[in-house]
Amino acid sequence: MIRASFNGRPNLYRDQPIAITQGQRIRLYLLNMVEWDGPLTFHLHANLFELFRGGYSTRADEITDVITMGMAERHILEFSYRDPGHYMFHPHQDQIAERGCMGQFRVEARGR
Ligand SMILES: [Cu+2]
Repeated sequence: MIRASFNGRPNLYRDQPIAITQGQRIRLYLLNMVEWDGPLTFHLHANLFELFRGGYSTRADEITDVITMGMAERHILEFSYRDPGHYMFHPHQDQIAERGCMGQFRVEARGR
């Protein structure tokens, strides 16, 4: 069975969410390293992000919550969460997400 992942280990960030703080500005470097499948999406739940296509500019190209990436395509995403909680991120290709390409942010209240 083929495994899929963020950062090389299936379900790492689903089982061990990335801890961030409420209101903290997050910069995410995203690269599609899947070689034999078609384009993949990345969806950030309950939020929007600024998208810096290719990471070549300091000015955001658009604001969205989902992007589609071809093989070797990379971008920079920036966002922050207003409210504490757990927020999922994943591709919307179920066959990839179900093989372990799932993650979540654990947003902790500021001041704790
Ligand atoms: Cu989604």
